Amino acid sequence: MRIIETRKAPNPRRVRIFLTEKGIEMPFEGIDLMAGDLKTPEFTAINPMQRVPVLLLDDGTAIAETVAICRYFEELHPEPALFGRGAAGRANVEMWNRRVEQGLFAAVTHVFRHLNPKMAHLESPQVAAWGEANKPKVHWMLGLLDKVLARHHYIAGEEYSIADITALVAIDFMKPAHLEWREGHANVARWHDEVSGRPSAKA
Ligand SMILES: N[C@@H](CCC(=O)N[C@@H](CS)C(=O)NCC(=O)O)C(=O)O
Repeated sequence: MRIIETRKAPNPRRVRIFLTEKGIEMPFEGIDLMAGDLKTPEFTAINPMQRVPVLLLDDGTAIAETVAICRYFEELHPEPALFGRGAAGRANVEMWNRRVEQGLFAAVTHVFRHLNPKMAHLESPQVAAWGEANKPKVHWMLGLLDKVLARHHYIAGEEYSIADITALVAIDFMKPAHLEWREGHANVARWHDEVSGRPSAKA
């Protein structure tokens, strides 16, 4: 069993943080997405979406999509629970993880990929106006998270979850996207300082 990843890319980091929180050690195989390694016939046979991360099981099964990989490990190692507890708790974590993934992570990704000339060969067509259009979406979502974190310790309530991992990686991805976030978001800053201090954040 191994995970194919690109070290600097944000989605593989979500999986590494998740595994570190669970105390699971896994071998990683690095491939270079900037050099076109994901477009080869060999990698495309593993993941037709040409994206990392991918978990390769010993029987050859390939599991792509960050949340699918995390769910696989949650099933095998339920503690600490990172997808919530009980029907309502799991639904709540799912709700917040999807909100953060679609509302923040995706918007930051669009800013980065559509405005950075180095990403032109991966993001085609690169539409600068779409990158710009996503900047207010990022700030709207940060405003919402700031209100949530005024009332709760973590994004999905009082327990650390995959929603915190997705939000941490999305917010850290704002740096290479040249987006500022701290000003006016004191509760997000309190939360970010805390989750960044967990050993898993270095994964
Ligand atoms: N929905 C996928 C997205 C994975 C993804 O976009 N990965 C990026 C790295 S963070 C990638 O492989 N990019 C390669 C490319 O754009 O060609 C997931 O959740 O894992």
